[in-house]
Parts: sequence; structure tokens; C-alpha cells
Amino acid sequence: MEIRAIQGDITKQNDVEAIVNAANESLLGGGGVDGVIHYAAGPDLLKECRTLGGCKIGEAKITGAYNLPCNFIIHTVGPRWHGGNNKEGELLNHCYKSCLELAMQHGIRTIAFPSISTGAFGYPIDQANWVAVGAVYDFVDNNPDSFDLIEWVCFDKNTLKQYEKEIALHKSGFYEDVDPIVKKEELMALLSAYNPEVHTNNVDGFDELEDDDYSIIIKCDGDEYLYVDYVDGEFTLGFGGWHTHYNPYRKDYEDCLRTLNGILENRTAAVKVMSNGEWCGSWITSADKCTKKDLIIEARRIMHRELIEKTKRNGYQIECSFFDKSKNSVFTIDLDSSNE
Ligand code: AR6
Repeated sequence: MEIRAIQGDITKQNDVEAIVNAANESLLGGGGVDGVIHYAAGPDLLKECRTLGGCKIGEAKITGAYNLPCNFIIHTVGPRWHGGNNKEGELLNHCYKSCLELAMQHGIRTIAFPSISTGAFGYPIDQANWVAVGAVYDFVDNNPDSFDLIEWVCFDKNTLKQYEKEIALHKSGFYEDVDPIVKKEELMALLSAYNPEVHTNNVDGFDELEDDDYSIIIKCDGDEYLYVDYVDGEFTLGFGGWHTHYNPYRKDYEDCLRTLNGILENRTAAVKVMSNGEWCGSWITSADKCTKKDLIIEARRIMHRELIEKTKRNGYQIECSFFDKSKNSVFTIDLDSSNE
């Protein structure tokens, strides 16, 4: 079973049994890939399409392929892009699902898709790619051994790159789900030497947490603490005024662990910029980049312009927090409090 993206003209594909057409609700032809398919298949395709009674957005209908080298054409109607809050993702996902279901019913094992909706219908390619590739992988997960080849035939290089990127992410396991309960045990084992406090909805004051949610906190000196939690369906790692979120996918979770280990082993420090007692920005950096010169360069790269102007007017402190294993605490280097 292969899932891939190639560059080419979908009407010239001779290694698939079916190609998909990105049509409109009338199914009576149009521009873009629809026009090219009708032209290459010949007028008998339009005759058959006239008998189909159109097609709704997200659904699919099948015809013969006439003069094309494949056996079938599956016509689907993608959503028009209206900004992204009008069920575009759901509908695009449904297009792929409908096409694959229909193909399976006809015993089709090799199929080529165009980049549905990303031409005349205006769906941004960097949004359509993950919806499309995700829909195909979901379908294949639910219907193993149903296809030998599913491919996107992309007309241009950029479209090809976008599908290739998403397919590579799926192949690398990026979207494999991790089980937050199993990961809780793993995190607890990693942090057990540092007196972690664990909050769940069984703990007073944390009733708002969902059943599987948890927050593992290691108190350090002062206000600073290191924490990792699983709340609202994502992991969050926080330290020294900095925090970031990670999706519960394998690749993302591994990034989270890598950063957490970097903090525990003092290879990674959290940086916080304060001006007049007000927080202006936080990030993490490698321990050997905690020099005044490097931090000022980073601050200018990362911080919002307005905040940089403010720090210029009011002076600022850049604090670097390191996790200190021996003391189970944070120490802070106050680097600068002058107008630079
Ligand atoms: N082979 C592969 N891909 C192609 C080809 C080809 N020969 N020709 C164009 N593309 P679009 P949509 C790519 O506009 O956004 C029609 O008028 C193109 O570069 O064909 O779903 C229908 O009748 C783009 O990446 O489809 C509908 O009214 C992708 O195919 C409307 O357009 C899709 O672009 C559907 O719009």
C-alpha cells in the first residue's frame, strides 16, 4: 500500500484505475482540472454526467473514463473557501472519504486525486494539505488492505511540496496519538527524584480538571516552578515564566520530553524579560547562549516591536532560569537593568 504525491497531469496517469475530478455541483464541466478531464475524456463523459443529477459538496459520483487511460472517474465537489469557519475542513475531509468509499465499493485499488478545492475554490494549500492527507490516512487506518496506491497528482511544484510534507509527517509517526495516561507514568518516573506534586480532579481546588487531566508540578525557590500537564487535550510544559503547548502526537510529545530533559539537565534555560516589574517576553534557549550579547540579539528577534520600544524607554531585566538539580530550585542570572 503506497500513499504518495507526484507532479504531473492527472489525465495522463496510466497506473491508476480511477482518477478524481474536482467538479462543481452541476457535474457538467467547468475550468481547471474539471475542464481538462472533460476535454481529455471526450464528449461522452458529459453525456453520462447529465444523467447523474449533480452532486452535493463533500459527496462523490462515479462515471466511466472514456478516452482516458484509467477505468473510472470519481467526481467530487470540494468546498469553496470562505475564511475557514464555514465547515470547509469538514467538507473537504468528506470529499476524500466519499471518493474512497465509492472507489472501494467498485473494487478500485489504485486512485489519483487532484488537489481538491485549492484552485478556483480558493482553499489555501497549507490548510488543504493536512485535511486531505489526514482524511486519507484515517480512511486507510479504518479500512486496512483496501487500496494499493493512493496518490495526489499535483500540477505545480508548490502544491506537490505541501502534500509531500504532510505525507512525510504521517510516515514519521508525527500524528500517532500518545496515551496521556501512559505518559503520566512516564513523566512521573522521570520527575520522581524532584518531589513532584500531582494535581488531578481528585485534589481539592482542581475540580475543574477533566477525568484524565493532570498537572505535575515541581516547586522551586521563589515563584518559579517547573510543570508539565495534560489539560484541554494537550500537553503544556512550563518553566521560569515560559510555557508552550504540545499536541498529543508522538512527535510533539517527544519534543516536549526533549525540552523537559534539557531543562532538567541544565542544557536549556528559560529566559524572561521584565520591564518595570511587567512581563515583556519569555522563551527558552540553550544554556551556552545565556550571555548578555546573545540574549539581547534573541530578545530583538523574538519580542514584539512595541515591547522592545517599551524596554528601551523603561529599562529592563533579562532573567535566565536554570533548573538546579542539587537544590531542586531555580537560580536566576539578572543580566541587565540598564537602558541598552
Ligand atoms: N492535473 C492535475 N492537477 C491539475 C490539472 C491537471 N491537469 N489542472 C489543474 N490542476 P481547480 P477547485 C490543479 O480549480 O479549486 C472548476 O471550474 C490546479 O492547479 O481545478 O476544486 C470546477 O468546475 C489546482 O491545484 O479545482 C469547479 O467549479 C487543483 O487542480 C471549480 O473549478 C484544483 O484546482 C473547482 O475548484
